[in-house]
Amino acid sequence: MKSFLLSSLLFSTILAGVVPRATEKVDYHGFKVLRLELTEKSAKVEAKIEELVAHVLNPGTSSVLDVVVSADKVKAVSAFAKKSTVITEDVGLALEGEGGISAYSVPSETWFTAYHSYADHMQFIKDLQASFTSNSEIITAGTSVQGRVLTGIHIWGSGGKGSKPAVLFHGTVHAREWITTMTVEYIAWQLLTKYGSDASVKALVDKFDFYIMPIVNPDGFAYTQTNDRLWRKNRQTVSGNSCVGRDNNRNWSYKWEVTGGASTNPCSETFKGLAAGDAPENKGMMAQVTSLRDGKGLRLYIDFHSYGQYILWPYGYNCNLVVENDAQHRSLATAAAAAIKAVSGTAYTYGPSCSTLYATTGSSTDYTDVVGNATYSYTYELRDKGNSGFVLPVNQIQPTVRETWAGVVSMLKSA
Ligand code: 0X9
Ligand code: ZN
Repeated sequence: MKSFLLSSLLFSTILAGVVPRATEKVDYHGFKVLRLELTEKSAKVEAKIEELVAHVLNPGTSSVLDVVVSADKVKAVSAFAKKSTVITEDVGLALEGEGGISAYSVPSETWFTAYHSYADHMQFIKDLQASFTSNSEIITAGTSVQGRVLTGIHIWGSGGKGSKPAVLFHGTVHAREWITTMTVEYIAWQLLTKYGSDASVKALVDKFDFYIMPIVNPDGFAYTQTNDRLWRKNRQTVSGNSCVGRDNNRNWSYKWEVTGGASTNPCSETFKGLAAGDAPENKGMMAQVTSLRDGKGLRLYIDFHSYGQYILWPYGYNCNLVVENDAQHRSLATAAAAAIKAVSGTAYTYGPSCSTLYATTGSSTDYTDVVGNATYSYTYELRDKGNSGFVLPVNQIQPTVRETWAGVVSMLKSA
């Protein structure tokens, strides 16, 4: 039955004149998430582990690695670690608890009670904009490998369009980090729907021009819904290599060439690409950042990721460098973490990215800080701390978007 379905699908794509591609979805039943405690940080050991596992969930040469591994490889993988703990017994069962992808409904708060398809996310953004035509418009930032337009919304206040310093939010740079799509959309939805009724929201919208992009890796996101829920990268190929995908958060054209914070192996989760900025999504995002810089300037950039509950700021490429306004970055992050905690008790760790988490080269916030000349550049790593990881249950969407909104509002007040 399966092979009949598959061959008829392939047959119809050939008829449609499209190059056939694998349409079978990865079945994660029987796969486990293991937390491996290594004796030390080692790129070599991580590379060996990466060959055995389906996914590394927190790539980047940390001494604690979370990996998705099939039952038959648990032993071999655990042999690399001094301690190995099972975090998720069966990833397939956990995915069943995620609640699937729900049907589309109009931009109301119930939107934030389910995960949604790529097409519905695009419709949400369009419907939201259409409800507030006097102070918002649809914006784009280039096109993905497969031709999807990076789409977002620009929101402004009483000063008129383009009159204030820019605030830029990016979501879903890593395809599997679904909670970030919901969070970035929630921020746009709050700013627009509360503008007329909440004086504190009005003050923020009147103070900045907001450029909000819920999905900057649309091909990867679509792929997580059709083929592999745990896909991270974009869907770009390398000639002569069967592995797919560049890590868009290792492809920005600032300190891309520095070694140690990304992989040159196309099969790695952190593959940096063949040249700085050679992913089309990064070309689009870089053009967006430089154009905001050259306009009213970039006051605040936030790149939303999951998971781990961190607020990070530059630099990623060097653990000894301190950003010029480190104290101000720390002050806003401290207040944001407190605001989040006040909503729900969720605890965040914060600090400069490299020394707090791990080294990253060609990452977004180093680029926005130096090339984009942003006053503030942050990476948020949303819930949770690895218990559910990327497959955050549907009943945690609202608590997460609400607490994160509080953190972001606190930053906006002082930025
Ligand atoms: O590795 C990453 O790109 C981010 N973590 S994730 O698990 N979501 O993949 C962290 C990036 C933080 N570092 C910088 N932006 N420099
Ligand atoms: Zn990420």
